[in-house]
Amino acid sequence: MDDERKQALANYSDKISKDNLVPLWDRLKTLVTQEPQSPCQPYLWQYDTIRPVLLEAGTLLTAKEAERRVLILENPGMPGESKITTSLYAGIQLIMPGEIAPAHKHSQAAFRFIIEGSGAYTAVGGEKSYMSKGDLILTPNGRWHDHGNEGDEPTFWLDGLDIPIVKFLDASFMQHHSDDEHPHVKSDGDSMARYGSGMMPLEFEPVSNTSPVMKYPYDRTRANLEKMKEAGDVDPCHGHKLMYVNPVDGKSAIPTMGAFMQLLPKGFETASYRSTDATIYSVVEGTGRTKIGDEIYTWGPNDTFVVPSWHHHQHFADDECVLFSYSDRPVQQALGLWRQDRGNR
Ligand code: 1HN
Repeated sequence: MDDERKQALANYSDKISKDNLVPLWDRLKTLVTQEPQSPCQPYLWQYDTIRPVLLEAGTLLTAKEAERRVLILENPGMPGESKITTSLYAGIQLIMPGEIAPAHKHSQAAFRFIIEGSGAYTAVGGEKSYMSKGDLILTPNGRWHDHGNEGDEPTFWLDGLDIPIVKFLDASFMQHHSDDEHPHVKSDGDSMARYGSGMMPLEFEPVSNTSPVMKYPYDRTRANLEKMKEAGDVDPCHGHKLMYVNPVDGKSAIPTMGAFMQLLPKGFETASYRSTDATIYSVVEGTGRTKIGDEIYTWGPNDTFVVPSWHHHQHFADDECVLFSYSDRPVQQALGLWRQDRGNR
């Protein structure tokens, strides 16, 4: 194209911009890319960096003052956006002994993945779920929830929320409860007894598409992975990997966020893999490394790292390792968008 026509087209774009019109031919290549092009960057947060500064926040303000005492894990590729991936949020939360994080409810769904401490709980609709390391506790959207710590240890957990998805859809509502705590009207373990044992109350009609099981305890998850390891049928890309499911329909426990737990045997190297769901990992047990593109990220217990969409990656387990992870996979699958590349394995 000669300079004269380029100038004419630039003048044209300028002229129509005052009417909020934009030529698609200037934008098409960035709007529709040949492959995913994400601002999300690979990154690793060491727990040793987060823990002391979060404890320091514990001396500066109470859980009640903060509403939630959390440090957001913000992706360095999206500063100011409170996102760990383009679609998901992550934070590390601390509740000190005797504290209460007051009851509220919102359109965003959450899970708590417990990192350290015991004696604290999350209550959903008045049912307390006590926390132990490695447990996954759900907060379905629209349900009253408060946290408390009846023990004598600071308790830390990873919060995963679908905040960017709800924001994208402009569907956010929130309400604060008139009391700090929703009345604790149910006994601990109620939802597990009713829905989480391979049985279901007769005539049960689910009220939402989120799992009615509020807590997935680590001792059960870990024992299941151990059995899979003994059976030996290891997946070259994932090791032994389980997904947290809603027992009502076998789908993701939370419809907007897929959550997973995998065991990598000592010395195992996963085959190179990529998928369109950017994935956040929290290390439960063991030390190892993950190669993302050409960079190596070295991790140990309680570290958090993120693998962006469609980035080739491989895990290397120095010890027997257990990794928790979550992503927007169920959203992409529901929309027919999810893709993986197993390198034909
Ligand atoms: C929230 O309700 C919690 O309940 C944690 O612990 C983090 C981030 C943004 C909005 C609501 C919680 C949150 C949140």
